Amino acid sequence: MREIIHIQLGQAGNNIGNKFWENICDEHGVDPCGKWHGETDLQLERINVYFNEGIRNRFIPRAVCVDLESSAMECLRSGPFARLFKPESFIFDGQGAGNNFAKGRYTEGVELMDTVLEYIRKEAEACDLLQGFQIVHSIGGGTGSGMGSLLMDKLKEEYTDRIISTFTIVPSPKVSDTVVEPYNATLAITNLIHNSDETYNIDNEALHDICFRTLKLAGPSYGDLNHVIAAAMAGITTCMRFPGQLNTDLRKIKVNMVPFPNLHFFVPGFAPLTSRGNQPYKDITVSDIIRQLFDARNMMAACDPRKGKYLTVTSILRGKMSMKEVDDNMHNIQDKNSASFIEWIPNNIKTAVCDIPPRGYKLSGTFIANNTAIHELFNRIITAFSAMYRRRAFLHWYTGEGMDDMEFIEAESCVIDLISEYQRFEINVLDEFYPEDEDNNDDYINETY
Ligand SMILES: Nc1nc2c(ncn2[C@@H]2O[C@H](COP(=O)(O)OP(=O)(O)OP(=O)(O)O)[C@@H](O)[C@H]2O)c(=O)[nH]1
Ligand SMILES: [Mg+2]
Repeated sequence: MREIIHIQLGQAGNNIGNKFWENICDEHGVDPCGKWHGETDLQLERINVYFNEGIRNRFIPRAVCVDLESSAMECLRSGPFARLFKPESFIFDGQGAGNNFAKGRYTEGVELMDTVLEYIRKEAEACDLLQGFQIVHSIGGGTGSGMGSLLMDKLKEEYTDRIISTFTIVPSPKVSDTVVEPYNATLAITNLIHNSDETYNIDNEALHDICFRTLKLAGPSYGDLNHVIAAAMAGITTCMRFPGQLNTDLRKIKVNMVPFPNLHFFVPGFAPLTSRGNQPYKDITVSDIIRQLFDARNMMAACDPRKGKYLTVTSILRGKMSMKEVDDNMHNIQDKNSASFIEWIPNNIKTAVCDIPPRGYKLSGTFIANNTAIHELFNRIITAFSAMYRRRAFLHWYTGEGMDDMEFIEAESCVIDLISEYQRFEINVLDEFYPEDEDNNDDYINETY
């Protein structure tokens, strides 16, 4: 079995991680005590990817829950799913990283790191064939960004050839009022460029808009945002958890979705969108789902895919449906929007179908796009970063923990380079090198291809 170790870090990481486990337990028929009450063997076939099997047929998440303060962890430990996890898998200590990347990375986080790595080592040794790690964290606070970066450095060093996949919550002033978030986020993104193999950007800005505009929730809470995020996470991991053909492990996702090493920042999406406690619209069709998946309003990163180009796309459809209908609708979307797909990666849309819908839905769809428009999100962060950094505002909190200016300068230029790398692919490469007025343009293309 190809196992994944799940790591949730900091407040957002733990809140969202908990919702993820609630969802997938339900999908696999595992109750809050770890007992299986499922209906079909399909629920068990690949359950070991995420769960360890304990004594008396108990299923235990292969998870570690880490925080530099105890509050988010206390919620989990006193909640209905407390008995699902191994007590030793809760690792926490201290006062929090106080929204400071430097504390998470260089001071407070370092003290807890050995305990975390020791726990992960034990889990990894017990695996048959570990495929990699799935990290859930935010990059606006100090723990998820700073300790997350340190953890990824350590994992890359110790598990060189394993995949690191991250569900990364990107901060937005619409949801949080912490001023130093652009600093923490920029420093963390730089680390993600180097260490992560695949990052799902879950942007609080886009989620706020989804909750406010589409779901009509005035003043959405974290609970509302996390409900939508957990649905997408269950969708994204479907092919790894249930039998199927497409992108069934972390490495296959990387191979199919990442055409250039740095460009591994994905835009996730989900349809149909529903709020907590509400059932989806009953008569939704395959064509509705596919149309919604490609709609900018369903994307969980605040960027407009129509302004960018799709490098690669995976869509995962769930429920009973005809393959022909799926194929026809996919071709239709591609034909209508052919200019939005990069032309030098043929067949860059892949579709997987899983018979088992999530609970409460007849049909659902999840979208994973590698779209160049993601640079809009990085641009938003770096603009806020640069405005403060130019005046050295709040820098003393970071230098006081031992960081120096150089790390900020490097992080800024690293994110700017990433933005230009994405922008470069928005220009048609052939146009760039062989402009139309060049005489033997056609001959050259024919010769080369
Ligand atoms: N979507 C969502 N975002 C959250 C949640 N909790 C916090 N955030 C966002 O995450 C960022 C703050 O990060 P936290 O996760 O609270 O910070 P932390 O990693 O615990 O780090 P410190 O508390 O600074 O040690 C802000 O941008 C918040 O808006 C949550 O439950 N859901
Ligand atoms: Mg915290």
